[in-house]
Amino acid sequence: QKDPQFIDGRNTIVHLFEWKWSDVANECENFLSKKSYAGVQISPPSENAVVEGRPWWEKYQPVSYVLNNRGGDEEAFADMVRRCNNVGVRIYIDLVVNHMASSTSIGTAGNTCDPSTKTYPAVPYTNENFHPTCGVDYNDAVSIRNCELSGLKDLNQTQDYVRTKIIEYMNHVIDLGVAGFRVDAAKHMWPDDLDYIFGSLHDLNTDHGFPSGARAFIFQEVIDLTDTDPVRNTEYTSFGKICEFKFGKILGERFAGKNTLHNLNNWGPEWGLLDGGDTVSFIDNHDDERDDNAFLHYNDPKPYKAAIGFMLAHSYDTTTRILSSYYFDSRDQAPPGDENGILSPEFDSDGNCTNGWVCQHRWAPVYNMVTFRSVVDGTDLNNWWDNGDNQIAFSRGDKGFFAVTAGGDINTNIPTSLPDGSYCDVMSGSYENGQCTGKIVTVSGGQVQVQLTQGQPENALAIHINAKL
Ligand code: LAG
Ligand code: CA
Repeated sequence: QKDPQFIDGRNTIVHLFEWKWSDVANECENFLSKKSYAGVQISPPSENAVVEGRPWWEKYQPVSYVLNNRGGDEEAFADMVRRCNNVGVRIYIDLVVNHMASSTSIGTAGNTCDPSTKTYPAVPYTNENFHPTCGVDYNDAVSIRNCELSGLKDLNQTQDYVRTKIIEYMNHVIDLGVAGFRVDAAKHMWPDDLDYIFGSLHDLNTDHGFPSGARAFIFQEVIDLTDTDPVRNTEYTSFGKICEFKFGKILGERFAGKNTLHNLNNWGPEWGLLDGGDTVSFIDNHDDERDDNAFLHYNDPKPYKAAIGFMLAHSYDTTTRILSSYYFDSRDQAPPGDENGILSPEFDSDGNCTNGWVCQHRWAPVYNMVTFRSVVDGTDLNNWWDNGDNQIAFSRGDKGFFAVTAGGDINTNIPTSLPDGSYCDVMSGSYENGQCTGKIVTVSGGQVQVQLTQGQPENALAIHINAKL
């Protein structure tokens, strides 16, 4: 269950955080399928507690597994999955099954629950299906699994009944055509329970274009940054991938200029990362952009774009994920919209989002580097170059070249295996109608003429064989 089930020639999952299902469907058709994107991670789709002020995190408080919340109802969900699969874009849901709501309210589908007695009649779950209340002690693996994350009512997935309810929910969305699951709070559930649940799922739906026997893709939230954590991410890799938090944490610090880049020449497992094939990698996610400044975010765009560029250019064999945010001033701020619902993104003449949506996935350097990753797929990383400090460059076989500075100008010739000629830099612009909208870069005598100066809008430069003049 480590195969993301991408169609050929595509890569990268974009997390359309808090987007409505109807907007996701439009984005699959109008943009993602035209830009090499392989899939979308959507916000949790199951009924959640209505929380005053409608913070984004109400979706992490399930009331039932009815598909109806501020993202849309079951009909909109099914329509999204069908339309995205039709254009070769896979849908992964955010699966919240570690716990149930602790906020007392009516759910988004109109069902009631009583967290104080742990009763959720629309599933139904009763008090017996939960672990006894206790607070998580992060030094203790048993407590991490069996106590209450943020005071949320902790389901006991060791029970057959609870397993059956979770499997029914997952099979329901598999039958509707989803390709897999981002597993929320996987660290807080027992690996054996998850192994059993994921092993019991239906194969993916062949009516949606999946090959017969295809299994749901599983990628799990297991934050393991310290090497002394009582829960290790390797406990979860026999039945799915894990989200490799070290990836964005280490790169965030370095691309922000707090540390050198030159020793990234052996980026990968030697840095403590798991094997690429066991990981989903990202520069930031929806929690880190709010809670952890060690990661780069949309509000520091230059190094952020350079780090995303590095992730997409590099040969570490991982599944890459891009976060697509909305602007916020405070952590709990609701997505754009009001009590009538979430506001749809609209687009300006350059294709950038308006209405409060950041839409990193529509930034030209980001989507151009997603294409870069498909173009160089299968090539090795070679011709590593660095200045001994915070400037680096490398080629991907005879198909691509990437250079970046996290401090100071680069103005030099760097060897490459790309054929001589003129190329469009796809960080500063695009290759459109046979022309470059950004910088033109020359390769001559096996050397790239690299000019990256601090006054320019990008800290990185990238060229590839499909954007050659
Ligand atoms: C996750 N990954 O494992 C999500 O990525 C993360 O966003 C979720 O927390 C968390 N697990 C639980 O699913 C989010 C917010 C929390 C929020 C929680 C439940 O980051 O802030 O907690 O969802 O809605 C909120 C309040 C807490 C309160 C809790 C229970 O912020 O103060 O204790 O609700 O009422
Ligand atoms: Ca738990």
